[in-house]
Amino acid sequence: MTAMKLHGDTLSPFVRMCLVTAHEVGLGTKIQRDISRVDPTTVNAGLAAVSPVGKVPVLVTDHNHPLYDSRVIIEYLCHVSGNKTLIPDDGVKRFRVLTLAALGQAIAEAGVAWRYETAVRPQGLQWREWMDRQRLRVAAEFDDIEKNWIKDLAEVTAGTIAVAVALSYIDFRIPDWQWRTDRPKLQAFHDAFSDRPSMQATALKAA
Ligand SMILES: N[C@@H](CCC(=O)N[C@@H](CS)C(=O)NCC(=O)O)C(=O)O
Repeated sequence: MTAMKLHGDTLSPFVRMCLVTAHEVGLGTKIQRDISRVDPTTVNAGLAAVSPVGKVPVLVTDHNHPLYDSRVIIEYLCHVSGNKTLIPDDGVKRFRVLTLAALGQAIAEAGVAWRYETAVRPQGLQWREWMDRQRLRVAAEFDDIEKNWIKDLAEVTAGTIAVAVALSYIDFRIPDWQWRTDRPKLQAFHDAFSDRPSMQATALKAA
């Protein structure tokens, strides 16, 4: 039996969501890593060998099954560790948590797409209207969390992990988005959550 292997670096918020989950369920030290470079215009041969999608994260299980995407990996880590709190079984709680996780994922998606548009797409080909739309989208997402999700943010779940990691990604890559302005509750959540050992163990470092 080989160990589980996670493809992807923590600079990907989706990879980091999986790693934070692994730490929270006690599997943080059980996962090998492949952090070879992935970018949207080049085929990464190692990644292509385990996933036709060619995106990170991919988790190759100890039975040699490749799992993707991050949502599936997170559910798998909860399943194999027997954790019932990050994604609760109870129907009402479960779908609330999964929806909050989708909100965190959507912030991360917009952030990564923006990053590709501004840092990878050649100058002159950038699409201003599309970028404006991404900014409006994330602003609505931040406002919604500030208004409607604060109680949910008090618990450690797949939802709060996704939101905390997505906000850290924005801080790291797109600080101009200034999500803290007029959102004190979101800021307090992020400050407290960032102190968790799972977040500290996966903290982003400037190159
Ligand atoms: N929905 C996917 C998104 C994964 C994703 O977009 N990964 C990016 C890195 S953050 C990637 O691998 N990009 C490479 C590419 O677009 O070719 C998930 O949750 O895992």
